[in-house]
Amino acid sequence: MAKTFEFESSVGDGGETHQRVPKKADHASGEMHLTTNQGIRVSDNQNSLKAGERGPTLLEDFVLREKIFHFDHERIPERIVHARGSAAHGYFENYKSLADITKADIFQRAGEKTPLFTRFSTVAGGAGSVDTPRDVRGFAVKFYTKEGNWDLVGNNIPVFFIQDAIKFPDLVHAVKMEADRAFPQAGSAHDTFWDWASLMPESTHMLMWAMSDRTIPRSLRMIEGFGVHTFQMVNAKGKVTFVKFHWRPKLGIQSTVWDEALKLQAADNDYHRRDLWESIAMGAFPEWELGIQAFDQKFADKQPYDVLDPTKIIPEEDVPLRMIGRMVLDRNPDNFFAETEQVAYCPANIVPGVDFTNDPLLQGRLFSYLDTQKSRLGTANFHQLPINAPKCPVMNFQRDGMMQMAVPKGRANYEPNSLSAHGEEGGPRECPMTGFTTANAVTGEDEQGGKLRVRTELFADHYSQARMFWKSMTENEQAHIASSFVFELSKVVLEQVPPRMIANLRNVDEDLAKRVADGMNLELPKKAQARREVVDMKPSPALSIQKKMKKTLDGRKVGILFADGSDPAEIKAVKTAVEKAGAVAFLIAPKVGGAKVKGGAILKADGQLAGSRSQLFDAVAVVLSEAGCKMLMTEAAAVQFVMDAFGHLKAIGASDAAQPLLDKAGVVADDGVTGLGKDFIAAAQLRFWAREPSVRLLA
Ligand code: HDE
Repeated sequence: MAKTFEFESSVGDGGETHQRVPKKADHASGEMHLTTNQGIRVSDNQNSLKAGERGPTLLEDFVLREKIFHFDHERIPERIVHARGSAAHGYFENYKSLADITKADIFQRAGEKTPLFTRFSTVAGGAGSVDTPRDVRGFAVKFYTKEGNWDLVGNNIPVFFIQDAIKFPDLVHAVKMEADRAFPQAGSAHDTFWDWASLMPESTHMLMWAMSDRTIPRSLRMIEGFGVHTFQMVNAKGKVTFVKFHWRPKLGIQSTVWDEALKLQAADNDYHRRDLWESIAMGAFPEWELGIQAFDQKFADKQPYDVLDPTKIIPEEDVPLRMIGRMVLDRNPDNFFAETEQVAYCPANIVPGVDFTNDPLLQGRLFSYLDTQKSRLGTANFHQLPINAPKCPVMNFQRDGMMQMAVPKGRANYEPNSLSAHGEEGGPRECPMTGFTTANAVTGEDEQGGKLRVRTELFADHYSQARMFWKSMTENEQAHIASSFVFELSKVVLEQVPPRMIANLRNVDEDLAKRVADGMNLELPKKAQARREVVDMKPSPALSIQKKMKKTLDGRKVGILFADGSDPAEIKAVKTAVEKAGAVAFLIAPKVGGAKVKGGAILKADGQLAGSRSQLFDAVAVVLSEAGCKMLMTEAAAVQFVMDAFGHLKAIGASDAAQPLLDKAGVVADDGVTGLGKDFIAAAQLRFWAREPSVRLLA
């Protein structure tokens, strides 16, 4: 046979011909053999079956057809919302018995660990969209408890845009890419979103959060999580307590600044996904504490808001968090598709001891998720996929359906039955004592009233908590919120929309409304009519990110820029100090292969300058010789590196010889601009908010 080209076989036989030459030992050697999905060994994974060397491919080539068939169907519909996600395995460790509040098994014993799988997501963008748009983050946890799966499907913001599930499709249609043009991807700064939002005053509180730095997090490891709705917990005696769930990151909450988030979209599309993966891979396991706010009906009745309203929070100052356990994410998925993509969360997955409330948004969600899973995963048996399967026995009379994996034995597929009297397996039976009972049935509360399409009156207060949020921010955070409104509304072409939004904002705070109007060069519009009088609630400092940011380098990343002639001892000293403080030190040079440092040795870099922008780091050190600095002053990437670090309010530590580069980048000395010693390590733990007015015109 003529030799037409050479190839490398997947089993590495390096054959001289283009035909796979079988090795003698193939069948006996115990090597890993390639097979079809039917288990038939494949002899040649490089050539399809043809009639003659240059002839047509044959229909009988089942190896080819099966391989291409499977490939053609590799994608499943992405989630309609929260399509872009990253996940990890881990465990929940219960601190001590919570039996006073709940009978849920997971909370009964101190130190008990329950396996879990947590998926973080953005909301609006598709599965391939960037990680750092301004967007809410999903925070969904599947606890594989001994009593079945409990899914706490929350967000990184404690309130939501709407009060009733019937508005959800409108919200999602409005925020996602526009129907005719299919852009913008993954961002709310466009006509249809603000058209809708400005007509929905109930979204105002959530908009305040969405325009704050909460929606541009530094890392998924540094976001808070919230169950959003009020849930109930039920103890063994049937006593019901209302609860709100909170996740608090051990590394502290930390955000980026908007310009940084925008530039991150170019610097690394997968910034959050990579950060989560790399931290877990290196053993720096992200951790959160789970806290609850527990309260009763008496407390609920006294508040100026309805605890069933998902556009409201309960200030922590009124009901402090009780920390009940911690979540550690300690294992990356083995396979993104099988786990992260196929995981199916559902707020209706609940265990005895936890229960829903009548929050009308939650009630709608209880329907939606099961429905979406069938459409996405194609079968009612999606619960049998390994990532979704409970780790406790599952026994019932449900049968068949597409992709049935279980092989139930016997005739018992109905109940009641008396098959056991005949010596046959009768199957499982209901369990009134330990089975799930709805809290209402336990407390004897009855629903009352006719069937009405209404909302209770307190739901009509759309502004009091939005105002409380505004008043709880630092000045710099307020400036960020006002500026985000300006940024987003400036992208809106529909002329009627920005004034309508600003008219709503006048109910939140006159100064905010004025700053947004000024930022857009618009007249202040007439104030929108509020349905209920706005109540002045006490500010809640716990809502501010800046007030509670942790001064730490733990879990952070510091970029160290060097070049030919840099002093290796200086580089080493900074790197060691950074690592000692708990951060990752990342060496950057013009060439990744390294630079010839003082003394003539080559020091390898972790990243090349053009591909390692300063957005990727929490602080930067610039260790240069005079010659190295002179060279880098002609490299825009180096100037930009320093300029962005300064503009993003980060610490910059520099060797004396690097000063001309700092000057060229417009760096002006302040507390965040230091030498390379201890002062740099201290500064690197902070962001320099006070610097911002000198680098950016904020609204
Ligand atoms: Fe979701 N939501 N949602 N949602 N949601 C989905 O389920 C829905 C809401 C949240 O990582 C979908 O499996 C309705 C609030 C997260 O896989 C879908 C309503 C909160 C995730 C769905 C809401 C969330 C979803 C799409 C209004 C915070 C991603 C794919 C009644 C408390 C979970 C899927 C993951 C996903 C419906 C509102 C959080 C369509 C109808 C409020 C974190 O079923």
